[in-house]
Amino acid sequence: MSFAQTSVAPAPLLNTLPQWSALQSHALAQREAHLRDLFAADPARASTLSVEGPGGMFMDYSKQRVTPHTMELLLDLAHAKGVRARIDAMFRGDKINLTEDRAVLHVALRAPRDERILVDGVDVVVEVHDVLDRMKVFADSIRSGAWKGHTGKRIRHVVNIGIGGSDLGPAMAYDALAAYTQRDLSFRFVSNVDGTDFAEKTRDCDPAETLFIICSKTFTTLETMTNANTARDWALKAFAGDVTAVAKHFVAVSTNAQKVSAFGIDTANMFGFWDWVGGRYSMDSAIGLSTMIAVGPAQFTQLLDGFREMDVHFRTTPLASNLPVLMALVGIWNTNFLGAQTLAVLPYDQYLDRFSAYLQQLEMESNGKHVGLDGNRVAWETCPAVWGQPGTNGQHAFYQMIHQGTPLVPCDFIAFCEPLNPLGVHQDLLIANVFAQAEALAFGKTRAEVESEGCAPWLAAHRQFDGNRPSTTILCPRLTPMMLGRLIALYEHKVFVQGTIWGINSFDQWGVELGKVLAQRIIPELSGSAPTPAHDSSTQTLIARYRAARDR
Ligand code: G6Q
Repeated sequence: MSFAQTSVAPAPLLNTLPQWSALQSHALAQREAHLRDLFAADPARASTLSVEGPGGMFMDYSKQRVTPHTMELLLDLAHAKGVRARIDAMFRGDKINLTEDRAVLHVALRAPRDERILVDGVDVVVEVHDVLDRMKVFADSIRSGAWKGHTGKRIRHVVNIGIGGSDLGPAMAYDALAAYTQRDLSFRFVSNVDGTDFAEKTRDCDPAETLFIICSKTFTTLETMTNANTARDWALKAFAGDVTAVAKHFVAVSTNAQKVSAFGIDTANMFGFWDWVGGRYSMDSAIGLSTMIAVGPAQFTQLLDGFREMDVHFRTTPLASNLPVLMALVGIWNTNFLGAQTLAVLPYDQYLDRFSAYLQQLEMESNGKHVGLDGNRVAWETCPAVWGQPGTNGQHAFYQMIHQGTPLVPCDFIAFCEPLNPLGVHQDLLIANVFAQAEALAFGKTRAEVESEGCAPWLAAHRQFDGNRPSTTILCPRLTPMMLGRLIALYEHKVFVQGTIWGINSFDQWGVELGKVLAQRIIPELSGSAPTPAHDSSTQTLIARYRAARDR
């Protein structure tokens, strides 16, 4: 089917909608409003602009530069853009990924066994649960030691080889759920084509005790196949080249059975997924096999339940109290009406060390687009750059810019009331810091306040804080597998709503596909002795220098 056949009928452009103009006028009128004044004017602000979602997840967006009227106008825009109908289309399995002619059904990965979701007449929920059941048997056999390696030893090290969507989710989840893992198993994640990644991650592993999970939807990705081949060589060297060892030390997660088999992995040890799961939405598919081995099938099911709870909330809750929708709308306000170009995600939990990196892909690969569904360039900003680090570390580094720099940096603070490692005063100090940061960003410190503390007038400008810097605080009871599921689904659906409003396809990734072919032309040129074929003078010079160094 051609793109022309699948592209949508022209819809009115986002920036010609009356709801868009209303927001522009409102933004102009609100330009001078300071959070100090907004809080002073509305004593109920914290309760009006906050919402509690599934599992006690509390989202306070009262420190965003919005008023209840702003939210009404944003909700009008969401309705005008058909957010509700599009949510239904996604859950129904419509092929809303137009450029790839695919359904977008990561929500089916956590659907209960008795739900029916049809894609091309096939009930995908049955397939999902078949794979989950096989994963459970396999995960249990590794955890119990029933699965033996080639020499009869039990598995102690699990190495996930994958990249992008086949790496970031499992790697993030392993860190996030470390407290729930079986500690006599170690887990490592190899993604980079830089040989250092493989060498460092496996240097203390005994091949006889190591299981490789080769995760690749396509099973053709350069980095993953290079690392997989290196892993096979590494293992076979230890087993005197006996290829029967591969079956005991390699399993695959892929949609491509033919390639898996050609690699030498028994397809009985392959766990499938489907083209209606985008890589960055796949951590709760078989791509999460390492997660399931780490935390066990029961806790993996809780993770899925958490996703599911947020799915149900997203699908059934009115837009005005729907967490992902509100979060998305606040983001639209910051990006399109306040001119913010970035979003800092700042979890105050060491276990969420890789959460921002995970979201970077989820958000920027999904909504980093400048062409609308109608095939035309959009005339409005889309995805902001997403970045961040866990608190409190960032406070001693880049927070300076968030407090006093020139760009506006909206922040998402994420914190948990109950610590997983209750040690002395740590938790109160952690939480005091996250609350204090959000407060300082919102209210700042006036010149008068600075001077009243005895600061010399010439220094006062340096020590004053403008404030009015927006943030949302997401406060949850405790980081559990279920809460992690809710949290990820929150961001997945937020991305979906923003993509819907911006009128882009959040589910393709042509920029990533480009990366997969770009290097192919240069690879043979690096080792050839003939003059390098013509490139621009810069690339030509770099190739020549590298070749000279390589041949020395
Ligand atoms: C995710 C992207 C991308 C993909 C990797 C790995 O949405 O498509 O990050 O996951 O390029 O692809 P394979 O799983 O096919 O190896």
